[in-house]
Amino acid sequence: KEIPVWKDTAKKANIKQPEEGKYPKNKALDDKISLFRGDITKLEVDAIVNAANSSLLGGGGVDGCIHRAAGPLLKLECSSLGGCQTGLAKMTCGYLLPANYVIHTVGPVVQGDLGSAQEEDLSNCYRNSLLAAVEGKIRSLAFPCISTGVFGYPPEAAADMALKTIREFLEENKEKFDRVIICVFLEKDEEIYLRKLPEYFPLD
Ligand code: AR6
Repeated sequence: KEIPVWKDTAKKANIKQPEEGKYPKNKALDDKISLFRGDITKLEVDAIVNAANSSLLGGGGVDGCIHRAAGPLLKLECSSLGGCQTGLAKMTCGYLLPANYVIHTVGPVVQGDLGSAQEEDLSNCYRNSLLAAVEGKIRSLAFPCISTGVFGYPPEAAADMALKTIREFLEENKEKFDRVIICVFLEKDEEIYLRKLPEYFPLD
């Protein structure tokens, strides 16, 4: 099923443009970004992003869901990759998923105060996943809320970093993507993104 673009979701949810956005209106980006709440493993896109750990051998959360839905060949391919450092991204096939590919990235762990190294790592997760997608000629890509579950990154700050990095990347590479989908799972994250999206992707 078609996932609506952000501006249509905003209209339906009666979201008003705040006085001061962080970025100017860019009409060319209006049909490039979507907010979707639900299970990322159900999305029929070129690639979904996995919030993995550095072993790339699976785990709980969205990683566990993706491995269960993709089947055992995903773990087999992942086990040949030699792990992945925080902030980097590696691509595999999607196997039994409706998505053709999975881009595995490893977010930072946050315990106590959020530091600038962790902010940079999270931004790198989004940026390097987008770069891997461009390299793989991926035209539709869905992101989960990286690091905000088991890894403990504060969800408001994570949303700001995700949106800033996606906006800045799309501005430079808009012709390379048909759609970037932010896939939230929790109601709290949906509320955060509905509130913050207009700051980065202004409405009319
Ligand atoms: N679809 C979309 N989002 C989901 C799904 C799903 N099916 N399931 C959970 N989420 P987390 P992290 C959301 O903990 O914080 C694993 O064990 C979830 O609600 O999955 O980066 C890995 O192996 C949250 O908003 O990832 C690592 O060891 C978001 O996905 C570690 O957890 C991320 O939560 C990574 O921790």
